[in-house]
Amino acid sequence: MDYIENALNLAKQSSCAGDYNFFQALREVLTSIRPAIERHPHYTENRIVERIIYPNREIHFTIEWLNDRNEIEINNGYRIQFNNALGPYKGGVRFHPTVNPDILKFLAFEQIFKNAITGLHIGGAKGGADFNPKGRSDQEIMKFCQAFMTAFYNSVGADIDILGGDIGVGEREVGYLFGQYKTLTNTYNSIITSKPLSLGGSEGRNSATGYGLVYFTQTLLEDMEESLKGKICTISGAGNVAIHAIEKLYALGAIPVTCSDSTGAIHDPNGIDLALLKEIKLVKRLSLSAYAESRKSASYIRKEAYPEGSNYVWQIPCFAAFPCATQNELDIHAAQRLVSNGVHVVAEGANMPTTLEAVDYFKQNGVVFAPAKAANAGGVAVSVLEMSQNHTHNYLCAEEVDAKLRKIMADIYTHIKRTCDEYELDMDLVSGANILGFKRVADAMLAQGV
Ligand code: NDP
Ligand code: 2IT
Repeated sequence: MDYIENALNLAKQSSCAGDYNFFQALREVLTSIRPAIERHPHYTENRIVERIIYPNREIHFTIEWLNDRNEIEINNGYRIQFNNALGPYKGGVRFHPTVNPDILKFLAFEQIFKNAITGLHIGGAKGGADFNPKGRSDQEIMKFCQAFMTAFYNSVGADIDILGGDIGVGEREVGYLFGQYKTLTNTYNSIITSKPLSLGGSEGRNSATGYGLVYFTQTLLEDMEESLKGKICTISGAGNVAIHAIEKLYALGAIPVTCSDSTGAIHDPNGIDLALLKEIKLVKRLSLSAYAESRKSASYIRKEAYPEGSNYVWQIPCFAAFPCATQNELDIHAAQRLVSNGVHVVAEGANMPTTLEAVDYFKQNGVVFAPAKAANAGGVAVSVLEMSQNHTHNYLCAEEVDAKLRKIMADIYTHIKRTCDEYELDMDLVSGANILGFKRVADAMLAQGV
């Protein structure tokens, strides 16, 4: 049997049978590393593929807490500590009602290779809870974060597993999670990143994923003697990654014209009003319908009116598209529309926002496609800078962090492109990224013995 089908069958026999998102990520990585597997037989001899597809540990815990009405609420919490061959487990925490072991396993699996691609020494993990932060008071958010950490703190450690932000977990939540860990352990350890500056957070971490995404895209466009200047760009999402991507696109002279949230999408042909967007999503935490109410040039399309399964923003003609909301938000129908409207580049800010079918369609139609594990790695890379500053007590200014982020993103592109050349993959950055990440993890696994 082919080694990919064999590995997928093995994974299916374990507890993860039926894990749709995890199998999607698994299939993409395993399919694209074939050239490396064929060139290096010692990976097969040492059963690296069979070993890399199983999480080292899956932790499931119950979170019990009291809401503002003094009622008991119960949520499920998880942490998937997938692989620590390269360093301590590292990855974000997601609070969203859709969180389940399948979603977290796909995210943790992807994180292993993303973290390897940064060239830094961190393993891959992801965690979260099926908690919906929408409509909760600040006090409820704090109580939930405290209960989450209380249920789970003994599996965390500055050299064991370091948490971070993701959907529904920003500086506010990270601050509460950190505060509870400190209280429970009487330490001030760097067990979580994306902390507020007042708690030892890093300058530039909040903007790092969005800025890094645009730096990566800029680097690859320069390599093709192109640029973002004056180009129409479409973005999905209206959270941390999307907002900072829009900010950096403006800084480079591009024209970002869309954004979206869980209620609908905005098309603002004159360019998104960034100050208004920040006010509505970050300060007031409202739906994007409020954006259109304040801005005459913008149209708001409710989610129910989208074509089947697809985000409205992909209907808008653009030079570059940046999916920055969530997994599988850009399907084959959206890909066909983007291609027929002449898109040149698609760069993933979110994790696995593009379906496998859509990625193939972009490849077949000559669209340059930058996969998440390369394009959005700036966030976790600056998380490691935060850890390093916490350990050394030597803090960097915003300009220093930004210079490091630019270099990290440019280096990621260079290393992936070199891998593409080595394996004659042309501009297949998906395969280049997967092979680069896989080899780094596999070589570390070999060096450690069984
Ligand atoms: P945020 O919570 O800040 O924002 C998420 C945005 O996406 C919100 O606008 C939200 O809408 C929207 N969204 C979330 N889920 C859905 C859904 N199911 N359908 C439609 N819209 C949705 O998260 P981030 O910006 O941090 O994360 C966005 C993506 O980027 C995720 O895939 C995350 O894993 C990835 N990522 C994040 C990094 C980080 O540093 N934060 C690093 C690397 C990747 P609403 O406002 O209505 O909730
Ligand atoms: O998907 C990701 O890389 C993140 N959510 C950031 C993880 C981190 O630990 O900073």
